[in-house]
Amino acid sequence: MLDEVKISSAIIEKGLRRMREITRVDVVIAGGGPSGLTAAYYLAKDNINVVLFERALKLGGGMPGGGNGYPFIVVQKTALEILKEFDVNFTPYDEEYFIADSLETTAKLTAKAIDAGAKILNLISCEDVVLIDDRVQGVVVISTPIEMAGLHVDPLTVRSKAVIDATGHSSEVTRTLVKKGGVRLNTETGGVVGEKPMWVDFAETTIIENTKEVYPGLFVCGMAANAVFGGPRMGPIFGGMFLSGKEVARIVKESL
Ligand code: 48H
Repeated sequence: MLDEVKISSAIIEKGLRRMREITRVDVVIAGGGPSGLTAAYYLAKDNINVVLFERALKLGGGMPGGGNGYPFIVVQKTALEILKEFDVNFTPYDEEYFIADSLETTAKLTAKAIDAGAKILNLISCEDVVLIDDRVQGVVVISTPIEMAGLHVDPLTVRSKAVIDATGHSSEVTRTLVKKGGVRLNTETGGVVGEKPMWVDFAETTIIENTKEVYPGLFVCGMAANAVFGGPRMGPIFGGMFLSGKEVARIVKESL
């Protein structure tokens, strides 16, 4: 006979163990879009203890929606090695542009990151950072439904050696640090410079240069990197996101 209470107990026990496991980790990633998932995979693959928090119910950020709802993404030649690493199928459009299914890519990035050992928690928002001795040393997390309901409920804290802001256009973690910490970032203005209008070619090259430590302990990748350092947007081409995720994993690993 199947037992209702056993099912609940199994989930509660596993869930509590998971939460306990992730209160002190090597790396926290805020945001489960293409760049955050790629970073999670490359860190976990090298045995780094990494947890990724995603505010939404689903993973993938802006990727599953493809371009204007057509479920496809374009990936340029220089990023094909990453699609291959994730076993994503792709078809050439011409010599430079390749097309992948946005849902398949989302599913495979997610599965590979988890298989490599990354812990991924959805429905959790990073609402603040831990700032001690002028260094980001973790994040403050709250359950998304509590956040959405606007309830006055205190959050929990996760300590880490590095935090990666992979929150996309909003670059929310970095903005929160500036707003609340009153700190000066490693940017031209000392603050979040802000995303510039569309310029695909420049956006896709500068995103790699913008993938870096923006404040001691805090790294930016993906669209957040261009938003923080003032790079342009690029539309539904995703090579830059994958390359940036891989690059931030490399830089963070070096810093540990
Ligand atoms: C937890 C959070 C929080 C938070 C947000 O937007 P994303 O897909 O980010 P990237 O940078 O990996 O990819 C960007 C790409 O999808 C895109 O938008 C492109 C290429 N645009 C070009 C253009 O011209 O428009 O994913 C970010 C994720 C989302 O899933 C959010 O829900 C999540 O981060 N998130 N998670 N705590 N505080 N804020």
